[in-house]
Amino acid sequence: MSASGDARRLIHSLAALGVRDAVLSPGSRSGPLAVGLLAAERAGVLRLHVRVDEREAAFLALGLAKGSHRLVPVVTTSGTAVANLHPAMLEALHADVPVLAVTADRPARLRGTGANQTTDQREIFPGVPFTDRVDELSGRVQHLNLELDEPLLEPVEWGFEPHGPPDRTMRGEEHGEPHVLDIGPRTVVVAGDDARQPARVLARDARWPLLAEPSSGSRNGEALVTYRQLLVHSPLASRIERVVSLGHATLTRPVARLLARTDVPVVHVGTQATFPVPAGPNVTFVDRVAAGGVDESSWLDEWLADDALATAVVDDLTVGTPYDVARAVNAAVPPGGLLFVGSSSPVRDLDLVARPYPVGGKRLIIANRGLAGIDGVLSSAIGAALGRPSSRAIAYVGDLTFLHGSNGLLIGPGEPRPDLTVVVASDDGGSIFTTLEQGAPDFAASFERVFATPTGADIGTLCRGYGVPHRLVDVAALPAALAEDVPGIRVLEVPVDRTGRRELDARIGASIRAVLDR
Ligand SMILES: Cc1ncc(C[n+]2csc(CCOP(=O)(O)OP(=O)(O)O)c2C)c(N)n1
Repeated sequence: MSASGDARRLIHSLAALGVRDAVLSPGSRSGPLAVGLLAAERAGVLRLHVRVDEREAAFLALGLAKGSHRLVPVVTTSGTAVANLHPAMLEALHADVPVLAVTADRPARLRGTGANQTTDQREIFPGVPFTDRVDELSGRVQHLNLELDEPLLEPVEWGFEPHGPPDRTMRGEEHGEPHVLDIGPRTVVVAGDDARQPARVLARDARWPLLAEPSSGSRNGEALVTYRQLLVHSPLASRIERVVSLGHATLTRPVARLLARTDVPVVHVGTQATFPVPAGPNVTFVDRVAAGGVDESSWLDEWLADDALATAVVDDLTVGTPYDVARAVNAAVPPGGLLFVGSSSPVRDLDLVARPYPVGGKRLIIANRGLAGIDGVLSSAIGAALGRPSSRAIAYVGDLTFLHGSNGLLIGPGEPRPDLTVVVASDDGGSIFTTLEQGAPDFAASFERVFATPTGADIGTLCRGYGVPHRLVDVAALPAALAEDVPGIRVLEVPVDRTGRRELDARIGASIRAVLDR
């Protein structure tokens, strides 16, 4: 088949798989795909997003897929362009997000020769299912390498019609009988990344404490605010007799330690791929869970009481600190709103202070927790905001995360742009490390150069270069700034101080322990 025929067949297959957005980076070998995608957009089949930088293009596709729950292809030319997709493909693999890398290749006969822009692109993303056949598309994360021979461009009758009938979204129906959990053992429910509502529903039905990460999709209703502090400092933690986990929990060490316990049964909805520690014989993997009754004891009430005490301590000690940024962001997400949270301190700060939202508000709080990279976060957030109609969309990132992915702001004038406010907690470096081993006084001499890595970069000037509005905002003015309705992408840079965070966290822990001492 001709290259244009291959392109035509591929785009028809994509439409049949429910694709509504496609991302493209420019190139010659991928020319027939580019022309075909533009024709598909003009015919109303899909929306096309063009990005020069393939790494950002792939993260844009990832965000679009996370926001829309649909398969999103990202299309590149051959050579190094392909390798630039790797970070986002790994994130898609580990978070099970349906991104399809479509890489144009030279014909096989040129492989192993010195032909221009030619390398072995097959299975270049280990672990990501690979195919070179359009009829083997799965609708899930996958790499399709297409050998395209000359002539690359010919006049084509594309035959596209708006929105072909079959439609597939990210997750199918849940099948099979649930694993019914008896009421009896004192149980806690852990909701890791993308656990979604089943975690909250289980906790609600059984009246069990819900320990929900911000990006779990379950941090609403009666979810605990300070669960990670309670796991360390509340006497309740030692009385846990069973753990049920849903989603992919990676955010905090107390939860990792809880899931690593071998002295209590652990039930995980999923597989080892979403369970953060090697599973021992006490871990059962299941497809679904349901509560076998209601825990009528005071177990949940005791956790809620401790959470209220600990939350008051946190509120008291964190006013006037970087946690104010997280609080303002948390409060600024309206019903129907979207929040994309960056790795590092933003998601952990949010985790410590974020109040659960009322149930039914249809907020989407997401993050790249598959591999928790600081790369591609702006593009992912832009993609999510484009992929999901939202009453307001916010991204919340650290300054290094912003700078790492700033090319996500490299968007051509005619391209779709979301309304998105990017909040940068700007402390010139990685504050997260102050709270980890390397932040201890013993390592102070090496800390700034090899861990914190301040750059001194001027985020405002960078934004101007990209043509993106930027404003320096004091944290006290952040709530009002976030409430503004501004079209397009804008950046609110909030200067914060990263010194003293280690001591602050220690003070919070000690104060909570003192309050809960009984
Ligand atoms: C691609 C990638 N490189 C390196 C890391 C390791 N890392 C984790 S957090 C972090 C610093 C992030 O700094 P910033 O975005 O400013 O956030 P802050 O820690 O100040 O909250 C780094 C380098 C990573 N997670 N991903």
